[in-house]
Amino acid sequence: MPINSIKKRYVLISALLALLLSCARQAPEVTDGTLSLRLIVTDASGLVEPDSVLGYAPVAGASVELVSRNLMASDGENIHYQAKSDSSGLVLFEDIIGSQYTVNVSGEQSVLDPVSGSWDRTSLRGNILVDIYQPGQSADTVKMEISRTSDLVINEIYYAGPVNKSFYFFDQYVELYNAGEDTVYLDGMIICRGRQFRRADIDEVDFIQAVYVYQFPGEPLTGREYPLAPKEFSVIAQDAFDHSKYISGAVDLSGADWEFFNPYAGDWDGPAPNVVNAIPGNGTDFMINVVHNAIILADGSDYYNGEVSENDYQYIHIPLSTVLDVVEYSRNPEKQKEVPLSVDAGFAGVGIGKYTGKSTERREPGFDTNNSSLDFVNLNTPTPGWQHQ
Ligand SMILES: [Ca+2]
Ligand SMILES: [Ca+2]
Ligand SMILES: [Ca+2]
Repeated sequence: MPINSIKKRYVLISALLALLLSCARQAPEVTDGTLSLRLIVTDASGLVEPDSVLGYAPVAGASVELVSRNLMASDGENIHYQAKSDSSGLVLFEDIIGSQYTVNVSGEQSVLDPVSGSWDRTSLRGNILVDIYQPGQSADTVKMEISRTSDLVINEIYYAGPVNKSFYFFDQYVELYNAGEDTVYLDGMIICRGRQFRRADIDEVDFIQAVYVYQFPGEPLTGREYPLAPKEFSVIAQDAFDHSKYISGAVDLSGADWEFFNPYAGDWDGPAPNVVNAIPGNGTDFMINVVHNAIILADGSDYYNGEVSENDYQYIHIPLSTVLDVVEYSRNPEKQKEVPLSVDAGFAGVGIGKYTGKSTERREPGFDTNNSSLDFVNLNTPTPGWQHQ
């Protein structure tokens, strides 16, 4: 992605985030606590020179926010606090409430373009989890890397299934949105269901584990056959038909742009073009968990066999360098993360029960800070192909 496109997105996100945070500050009576946290923000990308006196590479002027994993303010938002790092990369949060927090840090650094010789700005991002329960001052360090924010995002996931007593959830869908200024091409991209498992080394490895890989037709990275114009949505249905004909209240997906299709599963194949299962050992349609799971969107240029389960199930590794967007959803906000914090530091869909007909969608089209707790809101009615008001 061109640097100035990264910058545009960063400015948009900053503006939206500022708006969001200014709203949340209207409930100070709920957010006053007695604990404190001292953070050091350092660079791990190599863009910032280490300081010989400090002994690390400080990132100055970074926006740092703490987002509680489980505490809500009276306005329904997760309790959060915001500050900026000083010239030594230091941030001190005081008077905060005891909780487990995700720390989301974003900032910019100047980069010299070796071709044009001009200076440009690039986005850095870092995320950690901290437990703040002990009296006195907690301390931690956040290492920042170059941000992988993509113009193409997972905008909505409808997974809970309609209100029904027959365990019907075949109207699930994933909605993509092109938040950028340029057309993107879906050719060869993959949509994956994350493995429901937390690796001990989840934040150190360079891949995400998946159980399904479904792929758009065309050549990854270079194909130009399946465009998605700026500000357009694309809906990928588990099966693209009108599910309300079978279950009252289920979603009409007869207008979906695509459908997941598994030739090894005796899957229904309607007129919508197919996003096809790429793993011969997988005999199921793109069915995702009705309360908690992760959905991974990647460019499709690389994926490979990972470990094999006790039942001989072949898990797949998706390299982080190919990942465009990840959204993890969970009814329970205190659940352990199954994807690295660097790709999604929170959870969408908190509070959504199975078979409730509810959906979870970004609060604004494409709004993405890599923390789904902040980025997503719950909807009573799914919105396939459009944004809730
Ligand atoms: Ca299907
Ligand atoms: Ca089809
Ligand atoms: Ca939608």
